Amino acid sequence: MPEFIEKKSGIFSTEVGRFAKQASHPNVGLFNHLKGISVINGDLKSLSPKVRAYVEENVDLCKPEKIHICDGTEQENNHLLNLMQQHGTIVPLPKYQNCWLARTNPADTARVESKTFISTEKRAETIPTTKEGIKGTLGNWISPRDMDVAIKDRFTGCMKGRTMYIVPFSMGPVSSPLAKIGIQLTDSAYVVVSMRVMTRMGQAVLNKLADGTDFVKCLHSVGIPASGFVEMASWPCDPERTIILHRPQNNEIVSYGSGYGGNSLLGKKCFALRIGSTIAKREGWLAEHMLILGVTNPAGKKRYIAAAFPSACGKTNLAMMTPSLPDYKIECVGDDIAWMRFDNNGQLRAINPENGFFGVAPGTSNSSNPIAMKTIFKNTIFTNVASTSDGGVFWEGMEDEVDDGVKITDWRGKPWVKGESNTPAAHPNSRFCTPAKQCPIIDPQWEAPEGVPISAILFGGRRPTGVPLVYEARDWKHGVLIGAGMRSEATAAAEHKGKVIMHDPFAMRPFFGYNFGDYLEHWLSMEKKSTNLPKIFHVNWFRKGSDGKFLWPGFGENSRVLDWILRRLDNEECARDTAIGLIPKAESLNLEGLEGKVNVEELFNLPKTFWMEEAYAIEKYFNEQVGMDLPLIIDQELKKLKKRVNDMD
Ligand code: O2Y
Ligand code: MN
Repeated sequence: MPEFIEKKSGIFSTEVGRFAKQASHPNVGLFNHLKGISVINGDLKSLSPKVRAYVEENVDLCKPEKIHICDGTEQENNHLLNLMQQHGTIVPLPKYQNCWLARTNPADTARVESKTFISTEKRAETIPTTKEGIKGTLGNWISPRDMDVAIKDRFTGCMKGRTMYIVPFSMGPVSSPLAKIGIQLTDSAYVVVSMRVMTRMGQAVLNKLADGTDFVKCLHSVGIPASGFVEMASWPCDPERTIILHRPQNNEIVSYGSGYGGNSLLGKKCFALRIGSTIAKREGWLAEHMLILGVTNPAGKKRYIAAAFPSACGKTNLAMMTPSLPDYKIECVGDDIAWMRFDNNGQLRAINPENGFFGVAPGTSNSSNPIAMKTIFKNTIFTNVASTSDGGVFWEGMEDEVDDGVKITDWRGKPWVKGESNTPAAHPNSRFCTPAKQCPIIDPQWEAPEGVPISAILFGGRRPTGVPLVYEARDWKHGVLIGAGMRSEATAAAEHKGKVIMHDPFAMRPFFGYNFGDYLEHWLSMEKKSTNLPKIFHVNWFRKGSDGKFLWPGFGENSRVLDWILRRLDNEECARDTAIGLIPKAESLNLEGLEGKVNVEELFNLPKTFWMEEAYAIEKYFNEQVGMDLPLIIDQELKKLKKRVNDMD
């Protein structure tokens, strides 16, 4: 940051040891590579030797002018918010308490899959060997040498004249044996304040590192914009040279050129899923793209469920569902990621490694997700939503929340008029970044160090035809096939547009840290870990009838599906066997009190031709994308499914 900004935010400059001036700071000149660098917060001497070495190495590479060791305090947070406000990166939203709006460079609005790589010695460790002539879609590989070159090209001197923030963070409650630690080095204050929301960040983590505990290395720079004037840009980034790299062998992540979301908040997709899945493979657990919810039935029996859905299936809405069935209670543990491990008693336990929600704003409303609406209007950083003349925010879906005389400014800063403007007010991938603890239905056990016991795993998708509302896997192996065969109507992510049914195994397609074939072997190997495995289900709220309308009425009603699932967990005989798995017996789905009639027959109809085609599409996908890396057991499971479908009347 330029000097004038540092001076303006003078509340810190008077404090001893905080944001100290270069000449007087005791750390200056302490380490060879850190000579002449001003440590404006924290004490380098207090860092563990491993952390210090990591910092030293990257200071040498990036050449920042200043170092700020983040302590996670509110004071520090306010200071950074202040700096960013002066810089034009964020604006306050006075309608709410401590809420801020960031507008990004329009070229930096989503994670970029095509620029995301995993680096291993051998390509086959990262991605399956695809059929000749077929482009792989299960990740991108880069050689270690090319990764090194990419880093050197981009990072050399990239922080000149600026501050490197050292962000110690924990994925999972700091005291949890299931948690893991990371250190993110970044030149973005936006990333620091967002990481403080999304992870446990600050001094407690540094304390834990003091005994030499290992950490995931996360290096991030927004890069030097084409203009070269980093300090002039309110959202510096380098979209043309953006790259996101992972080196599982070293527990290392390197991200350059983007300040946005999954590209820059490295604890989330890069650590918790990509590197996380490789650590999980080594250590015998699961790092998954799953929400976690607690559901209590009217008898007071509580169960926890983990669920994987591709984008645009309402994952956050399900995680915070208001059940329509009387006397049911849903509580939220997490909306995006689950780390799960079998305990010594064979019980699968999950933690949400995150500390906040980075949810899609458009579509979030008092009708779709009233709980989210109660969560997000304090202590929240909004990115790329529209703003209102009364100091608030607006996005598609909030039409009923805005008073008539209020003027709207779109996410690019242009006037926007309801019913007149023909571009969206908020970017479709605009987000709220909000503390999970503010959620009114946050589960009392959401930070339990041992995790919550998982009784069921749900896979789902947006399937307009053929796929019933719910079905249960016959056993674990069949469940793994269901996860592997997941398909959904295309997401609104940066690089995929239009409505096509896309394969998204385990909702992990962009997030596998290693070869998907090996990932399937790993899932299969879990079967041996317990005699009390969770049951696996597939759900689809999006089936349409012959009239083109949704057959199932809506999110709150999904409690009826959960009710059936809970009864299956109690081994109630409310299921009947079919070719694809177990579906509710006639009348066994509780439809009491449901307004309007549901066409249950159409909702659970299993057209033979559809399922033949579905099995064929999965087979083709496995042949083309996974090839020889497909575990034999999955191949056999698919053959069994095909035979059962073929034998259907
Ligand atoms: O576009 C981004 O950078 C955000 S990606 C994201 C954020 C929160 C939860 N899930 C996702 C995802 O892509 O699955
Ligand atoms: Mn996600």
